[in-house]
Amino acid sequence: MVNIPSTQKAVVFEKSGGPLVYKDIPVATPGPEEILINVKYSGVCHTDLHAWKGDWPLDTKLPLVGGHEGAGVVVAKGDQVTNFELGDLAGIKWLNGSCLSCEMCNLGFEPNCPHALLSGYTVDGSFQQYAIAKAIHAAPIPKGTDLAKVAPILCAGITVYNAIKESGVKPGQWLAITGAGGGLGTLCIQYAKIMGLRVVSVDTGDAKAKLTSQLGSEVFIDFATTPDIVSEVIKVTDGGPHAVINVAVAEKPFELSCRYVRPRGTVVAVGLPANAYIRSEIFSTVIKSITIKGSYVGNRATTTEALDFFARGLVESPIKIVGLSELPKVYELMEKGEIAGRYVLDTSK
Ligand code: 8ID
Ligand code: ZN
Repeated sequence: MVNIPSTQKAVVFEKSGGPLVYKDIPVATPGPEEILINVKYSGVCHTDLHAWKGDWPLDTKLPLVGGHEGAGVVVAKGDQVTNFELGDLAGIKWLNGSCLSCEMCNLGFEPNCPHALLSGYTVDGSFQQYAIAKAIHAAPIPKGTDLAKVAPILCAGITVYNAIKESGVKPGQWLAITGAGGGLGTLCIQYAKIMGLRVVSVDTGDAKAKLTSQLGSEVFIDFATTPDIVSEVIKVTDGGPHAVINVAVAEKPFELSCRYVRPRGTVVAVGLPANAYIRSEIFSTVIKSITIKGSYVGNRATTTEALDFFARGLVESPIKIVGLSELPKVYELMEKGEIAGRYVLDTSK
């Protein structure tokens, strides 16, 4: 038997943009189809910052415990749960649950389920020591996995891996990544390399230039100092990248990517800047016959695949670890665009 305490540490906010309070809250009891995960580490995704600020056109639960990259150990389970045993490693991911009976779920498009439950958004997430997940959607993490390093895979890794597949880009072709130096971007570079792609990174600053190149990106274009980003991307890719994954949290790079993408190429929207639009001039959209599409996390199959690449040692997780109580500082750095890679919170501190 595992000893489960009645209270635990968590970071909670009562209203959008309000104080982020590190405090004791009750430990929840899992329902029949749920597991209780003792979260050891949680990645901090930019989505958590959007959730706290409340800048998206979708309300959060309030008060809210954020977080959706939680890696830990199963310590309790409901009586209907057959896919996890106590002691197994499991992950809290963005898609906490879906109905599994609607058209989208039946087709494997679980994130598009109209009844989806979102960790750290519509249900409490992983910025606490004990979090609840629907067992069928919780990520199975192979035994022996480093829980701090695997945490970012649970949202960032799954999302970028899925987005690359959605782009239809083929081995040997060029992929441009905007926001390449951040949490999603740094993993995107690596999944792209594994899939045989050539990568050009768009972001800013020396730290991100260095990190993206260490991870296998061939060219770095600094958006803050490059006078003509469109011409530069077209030049270094000899005609434009075959696909672009936009994970930047700004509107402008989406528009630029529609201009520099190669004819017949695909622009994928992944980053979610608030109140933003993708502008693409119609004449060249048609003449170049480009595709513009969105990509939203991944389903259970892509989750397993993305985790498998990590478990085989093919993806390096570029993390810095700080205590759970330091979440407000992480948000400050993230807001300023000063994080190269990903911050992961240790829930014991
Ligand atoms: O399923 C999805 N679609 C999904 C899943 C997970 C996250 C979407 N997201 C969204 C988040 O909500 C957020 O809007 O992806 C976005 C990126 O998340 P992140 O990687 O966790 O954020 P980050 O670590 O802060 O990195 C963002 C990078 O963008 C760069 C920044 O310098 C930073 O490195 N950037 C910015 I801000 N403006 C840029 C610009 N104009 C830019 N890079 C290039 N050009
Ligand atoms: Zn996320």
